[in-house]
Amino acid sequence: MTSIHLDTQEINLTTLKQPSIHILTNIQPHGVLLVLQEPDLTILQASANTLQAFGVAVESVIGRPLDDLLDVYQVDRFRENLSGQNLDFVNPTKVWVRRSGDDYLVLDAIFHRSPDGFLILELEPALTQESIPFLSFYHLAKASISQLEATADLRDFCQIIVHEVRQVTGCDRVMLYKFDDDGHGEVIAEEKLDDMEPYLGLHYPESDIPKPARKMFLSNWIRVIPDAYAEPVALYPAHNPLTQQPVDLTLSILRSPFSCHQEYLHNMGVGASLTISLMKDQKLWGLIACHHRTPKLIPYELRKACEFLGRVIFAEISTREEVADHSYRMKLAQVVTALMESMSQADSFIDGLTQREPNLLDLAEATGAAICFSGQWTTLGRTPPEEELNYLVQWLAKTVNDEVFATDSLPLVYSDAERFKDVASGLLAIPISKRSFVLWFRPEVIQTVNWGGDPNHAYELNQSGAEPRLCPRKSFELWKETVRLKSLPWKGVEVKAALELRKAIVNIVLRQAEELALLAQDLERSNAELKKFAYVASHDLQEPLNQVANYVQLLELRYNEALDQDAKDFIDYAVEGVSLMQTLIDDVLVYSKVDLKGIEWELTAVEASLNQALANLRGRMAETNAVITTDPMPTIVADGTQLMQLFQNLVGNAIKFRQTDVPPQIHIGVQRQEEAWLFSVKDNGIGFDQQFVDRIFVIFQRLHTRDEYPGSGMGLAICKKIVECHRGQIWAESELGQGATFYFTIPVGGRDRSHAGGRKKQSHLSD
Ligand code: BLA
Repeated sequence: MTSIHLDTQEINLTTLKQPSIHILTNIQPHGVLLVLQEPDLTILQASANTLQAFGVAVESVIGRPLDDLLDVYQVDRFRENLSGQNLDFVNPTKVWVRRSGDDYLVLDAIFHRSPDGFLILELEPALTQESIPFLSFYHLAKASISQLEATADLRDFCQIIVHEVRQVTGCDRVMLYKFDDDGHGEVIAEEKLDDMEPYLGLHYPESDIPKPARKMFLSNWIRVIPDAYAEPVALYPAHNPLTQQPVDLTLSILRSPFSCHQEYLHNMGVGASLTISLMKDQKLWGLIACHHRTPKLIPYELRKACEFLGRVIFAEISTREEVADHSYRMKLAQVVTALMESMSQADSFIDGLTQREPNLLDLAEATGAAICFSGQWTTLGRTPPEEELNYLVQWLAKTVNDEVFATDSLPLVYSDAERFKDVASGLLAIPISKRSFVLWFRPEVIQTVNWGGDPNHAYELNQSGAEPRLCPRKSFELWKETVRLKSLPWKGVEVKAALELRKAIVNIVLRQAEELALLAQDLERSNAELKKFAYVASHDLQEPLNQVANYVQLLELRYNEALDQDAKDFIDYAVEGVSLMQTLIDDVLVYSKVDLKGIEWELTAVEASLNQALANLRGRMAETNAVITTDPMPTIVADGTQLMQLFQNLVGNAIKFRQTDVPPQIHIGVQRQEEAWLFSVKDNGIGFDQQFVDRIFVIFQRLHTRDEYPGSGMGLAICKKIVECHRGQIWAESELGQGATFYFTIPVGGRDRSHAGGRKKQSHLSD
């Protein structure tokens, strides 16, 4: 039950905060409003004060032509001019109304067509009998425009506006009120009587000027309340007899202010107000707000003069703002172009964004930036720790659907961010893919905001009457708020620049992915070709090779007597060549068989594989008196046969490249690292010059001639392929004459782990 009650209250509050002020049926009593039907100008509705103004009761004018109320000659003139669409040429027209004898009332007649299609005539007391000549506007504007040329600062411009408007209107207080993106506003310029309390620099909550009021300013640029205490007059009849609806008073001058606003003015001590809208890009940028402590009627022409002034000066402000915006936009565009160039030149787009000048930070005046790509972080400047970043991107991945996300108060939407508010209260983020992001950070900037009254109690709900209603706060006294957990806001141009960069990154990443796919295809193709070749070699070449060997040996047997020593040597060379060819073919076959798909992952006792390898090398070990020692070996996830092959090649090499007359001493070691097993095969052999280290693992590359050390030159290439297929790494360290140590890693998690325990970790070992 309670929840239903709460619900209704919430709905009420929302509607209460958004009153439909355009269809209020009261008007301010200083003027007369008539709703007319064209073309004969029949009076459909009239404000109930016709008796005071014209001496005629309102009931008796309804259904009558306008000619019955005003001078026929004038009404005829209206009829002629109203046929044109633009009513600005008619407004205002002075009309004289005779009350009694020679007592004439001079009124300004102002026409408009309501959004629901009726002609509305509003009659206001004219202060002058003559229209103010256009030239006076011109002089007004000219004086202030020449001042403008010597002024650079936005605040100074605004100061000129309020000064000029106060000169023209004589109001006690004139302010320039600028809206923020969130709907609240700030007084950025003010001129007032000395004894009035200053409002300059004060902020006012969004609810003070609700959306419907702001919306009306888009079409009706001026709002005038000459007497905030005046009792409103009703329209008669309240509803338009043709539509049975209240007539739309959006464009009306006389419409009565909404009661809540009237109370607001009372609480502020305002007797009369004039408000002029300032528009930029079809959006309400701000207002010129004039207050007078006592009632004050500012006639139509003066209001228009103020509007004109405001507009001319404001146009200049807009232009200057745009120029400033434009030069920053150009600067950011240059940064984006430079980053794109760096990305295309660097090895990876990440290097391009972080390693050169300008870098990511320059794109958004950020104090920190981070790139998350393929689960790896690259950071610049001050950023939250990596663990926090991981959680943050998880949250972003769930929350952000757009191509860009920007907030100047991250802790408000993501409370964990409070922990790192000092570096990242502001976040600008662009997703590159589901889990890859580029992020920019700005730190918390603690600010004091001065409010005109406590914004947390901007109004209260009054339910004492028949209808619940909102009452504005009574006190507008300075209320200081300390704003925390907020950064400086991201500018629109910065957000746009980030979007531009996003496009460029996505293109590059896509292109790189395509290239990788092509490379993988090429690799697959060449692997397949190698396999085919190895197969053909082992079967088809073997035959003729055997044939050569057999026939040469037969030659030696049969013609032994006839052959001299030279011929016998030649036959020996031929037989050697054939046997080398056979080794080559075998090794190519082994090499081609090692590939990722062929790995059989299983729990393997390394000791068993190693012992098998040593058993295969038994003969050579005995020949050379080799001494082999090993650490206790673990059980790991790997392909046991390939591991055996790996040890056999490495230990075989260690024996092969021994020092003359020194028995080989070989130690096979193992160490557990965080994510991998690090194996080593250390010998006391001839070693090699470290500068050739990269060559030794390349297929068919040799450091020695075949005469010195026979072999195919494929042993280490096979080792490398085996290790890499296990997603590990292999490398060697040596010095000429000082023995060599070969290292390789096998990731602990087997196939699920990527390259682990790389070269960096190797230094721990050699330390
Ligand atoms: C209208 N409120 C306004 C206007 C201003 C302000 C400038 C437009 C002027 C006008 O319509 O005459 C507020 N005036 C200010 C502020 C300053 C100032 C901020 O001088 C700062 C110095 N107002 C409330 C609440 C409501 C509300 C709680 O405080 C409830 C809904 C309503 N304000 C409200 C309405 C209007 C308004 C409805 C339009 C009035 C109308 O045109 O009828």
